[in-house]
Amino acid sequence: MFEKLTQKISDAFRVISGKATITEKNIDDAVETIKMALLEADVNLRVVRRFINATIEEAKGEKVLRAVDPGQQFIKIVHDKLVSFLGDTKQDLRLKGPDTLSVILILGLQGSGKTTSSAKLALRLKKEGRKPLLVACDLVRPAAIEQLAVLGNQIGIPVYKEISATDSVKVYKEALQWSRQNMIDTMIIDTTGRLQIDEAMMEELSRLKTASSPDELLLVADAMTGQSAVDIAKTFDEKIGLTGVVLTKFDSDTRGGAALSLKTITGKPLKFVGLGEKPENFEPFHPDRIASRILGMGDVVSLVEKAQEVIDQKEAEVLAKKIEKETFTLEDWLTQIRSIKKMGSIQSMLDMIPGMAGQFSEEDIDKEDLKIQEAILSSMTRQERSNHLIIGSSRRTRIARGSGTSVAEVARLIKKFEKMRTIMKKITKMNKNPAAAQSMMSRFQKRFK
Ligand SMILES: Nc1nc2c(ncn2[C@@H]2O[C@H](COP(=O)(O)OP(=O)(O)O)[C@@H](O)[C@H]2O)c(=O)[nH]1
Ligand SMILES: [Mg+2]
Repeated sequence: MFEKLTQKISDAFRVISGKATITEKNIDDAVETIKMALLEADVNLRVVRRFINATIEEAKGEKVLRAVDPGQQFIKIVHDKLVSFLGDTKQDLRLKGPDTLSVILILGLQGSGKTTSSAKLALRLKKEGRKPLLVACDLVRPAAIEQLAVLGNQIGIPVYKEISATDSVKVYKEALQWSRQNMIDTMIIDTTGRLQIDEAMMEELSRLKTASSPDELLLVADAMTGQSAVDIAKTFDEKIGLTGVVLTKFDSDTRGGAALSLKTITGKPLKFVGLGEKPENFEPFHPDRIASRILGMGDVVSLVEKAQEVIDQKEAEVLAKKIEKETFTLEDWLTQIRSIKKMGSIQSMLDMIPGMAGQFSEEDIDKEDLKIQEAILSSMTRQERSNHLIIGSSRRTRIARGSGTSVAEVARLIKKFEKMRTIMKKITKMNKNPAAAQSMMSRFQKRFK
């Protein structure tokens, strides 16, 4: 994400960093580069002006010109300004305690990601120990109800639906009854969206709001639509009233304009971001972490948290030890490939490793290749995976046949494994962090092909 913006901003830093002293002219040049970067990122013009003025004011103060390391000082100012424009601190959902039913209304245009985000949010709340219910109130398209039902089933969350219902308020009221009988503590209501804002939609959503008095009214907006996502948020806020925004397709947003303009223009906090199509590709919006990512500084905190969510800490420690002692086997590799798949978008992991941000694209990690690797490894016996040295030519032929690959591919995988094992051992020694070891694994999938 934000590759282009990150690239441009690091150009600006290059102008200024490493200099023992910097002049006002240096600052002007760097600020000009940042301004162009923000405009190209589709950041709202008013926001760009405010950002630039605030940065110049602070940078031209005594602080930067006389700082021991003026370049660093300047980067810090830009970073802090970004954090403040992105909303300062993480904004949590404001829900009632578990003994009282809370209601979250999910609003947005068709295709913005409402249904997907409803499911993602439900999964997240479930992991936090709540008992959510998904309510299918998008009654315009029958397929929408089915889509929610399928997602709910996939993540183990109940879905309240009524085929051929026409009144969303009625569906809500029945879902409320059901919730009370079934100890539900949070209702997440997926609503009707249209291709554009129209009176009928606003009317329906208003009625639903009045009937349900929601604790949260979350607008789901597509980050890739840039400024228009911001305009939509503004309109929804004026007509219905919002408590926050979920920006989806953040994984595909190379520009970052919507994220940077939203808070300043609408005054509403960004609460979550969608980072892919899978239910787990969803994160709270952390302004400081996003600012670091935009500046290409990576984001170790999120990386570690994310990896911890998916892999058991103990498992990771065992892995790190195995790598260090070179007892890491193909059996372990297979486990890793499966957990990389579980982790969702590899790209979102890569962006969090310092120095890696923006350096790898999704294509760098070949998902097809992961599948092939998994197929080959699955065709081996456990004994072969535990000791790859026993895999001679007849075993290779059998494995190739079993996995639908070629003998050359099997040989290549084994070679890659040996190479990876050596390099990973070095890295783990340098960096005694089990979670980092896990993410390195995904990096090496492609590099040492
Ligand atoms: N890459 C990516 N795709 C997403 C994300 N959120 C939703 N989508 C996709 O966007 C499309 C529309 O989503 P959907 O939830 O059906 O939108 P709705 O019409 O607002 O309910 C689907 O293909 C989703 O898989 C996201 O965060 N990243
Ligand atoms: Mg939908």
